[in-house]
Amino acid sequence: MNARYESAKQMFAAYGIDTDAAIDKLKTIPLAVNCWQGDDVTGFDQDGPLTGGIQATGNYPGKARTPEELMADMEKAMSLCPGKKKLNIHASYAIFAPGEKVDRDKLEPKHFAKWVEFAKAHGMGIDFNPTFFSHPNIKDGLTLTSPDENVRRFWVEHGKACVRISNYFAKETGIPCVMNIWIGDGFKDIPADRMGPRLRYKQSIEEILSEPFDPKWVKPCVESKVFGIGVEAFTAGSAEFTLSFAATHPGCLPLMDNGHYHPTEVVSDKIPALLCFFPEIALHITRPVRWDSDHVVLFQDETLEMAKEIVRCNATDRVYMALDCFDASINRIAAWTVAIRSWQKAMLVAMCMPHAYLQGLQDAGNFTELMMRQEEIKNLPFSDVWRQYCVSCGVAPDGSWFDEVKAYEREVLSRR
Ligand code: RNT
Ligand code: ZN
Repeated sequence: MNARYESAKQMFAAYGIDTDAAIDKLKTIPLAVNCWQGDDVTGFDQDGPLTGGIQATGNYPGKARTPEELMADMEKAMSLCPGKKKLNIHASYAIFAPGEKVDRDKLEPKHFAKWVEFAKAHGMGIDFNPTFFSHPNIKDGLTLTSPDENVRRFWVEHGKACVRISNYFAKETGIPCVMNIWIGDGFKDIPADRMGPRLRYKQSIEEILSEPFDPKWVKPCVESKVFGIGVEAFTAGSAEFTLSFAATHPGCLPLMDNGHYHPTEVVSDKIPALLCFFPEIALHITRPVRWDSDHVVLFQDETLEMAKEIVRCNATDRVYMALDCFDASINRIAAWTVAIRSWQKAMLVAMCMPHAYLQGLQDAGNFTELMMRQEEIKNLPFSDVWRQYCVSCGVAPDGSWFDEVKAYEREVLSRR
């Protein structure tokens, strides 16, 4: 028996919080881990630059170059983190047999069989993303919004292939597959037509989603964005566009990436707003620093506030949570580990807060007491519950996990 945890448990119990139950519950809530943190969003189907207005900066040694390396690295990072994981992959991570190669419009489930094997070995579901970037068939920066019908068709066919692959993932793993559509289409400078590209985008997504799927098993999403590098003036998939699309297309979810808004906007406030209308929503959890910089998620105010909203809206089964940070300037295994652990920590803290009690103070108009209680609650011994959670998941409760990362760097990464 752990004396610190036992004493912490009593302190939480005084607020009516059952920390054992919180720990048990958190173990069932999946977090999708993005494979693209491991190789700076390179993928296996091309060796050109990363395009689409996103960038991974840095050149830390030891990046994964093959499916085997990427899987081994992910395995390492996940083994250092508590909680239930899901795999999140992009279509550009297709694994071809030697000598085989098909373009993105011709992708088939078999090109992802190795990922299914990997997911099954770890009891994970799989989330999926068509890859509308880093490809020669992007014309003038446009894919699904292209006025060139041949280009647009190619990308629609890619999207449809991805619906079929998502079906396959859900069927194979027995876990629903969240399929996220994000395009970087936009313009660097003031456009002459804003509606045309958006109407083409609307039509393209509708065509993609005309591919048959069961909405219980495949969850298509549309992800918005405010701007990208090189497309500063106009983004076709803006917040209003994607939200309106999801709202008017049953079975399609809005996906909010907290790096994709104006810097004073917060996704924590948007979560309850959307949950009033959508049965389910999806998130890309990242850390914007002045722009969509995809920094490693840390345990900080807005991270916690997002977790709190998911928990106090009683929506842990209505919000699909995925990481979307990628940092090429530091050890990539550590980057993953910090991100996963930070989100897990935020969720655990959120689950150990007396939400009903605080809500009662708000509804009674006791704002003075609400403020002071919210401040006092910050002193509850969350770290003891975190330790207990980690130990019960069989992972290090403290920074000792970094020794394993250093050993892995020495023995594996530095030899690449
Ligand atoms: C880009 C979007 C998108 C990508 C991934 C790789 O700004 O956030 O989700 O990060 O699809
Ligand atoms: Zn994203």
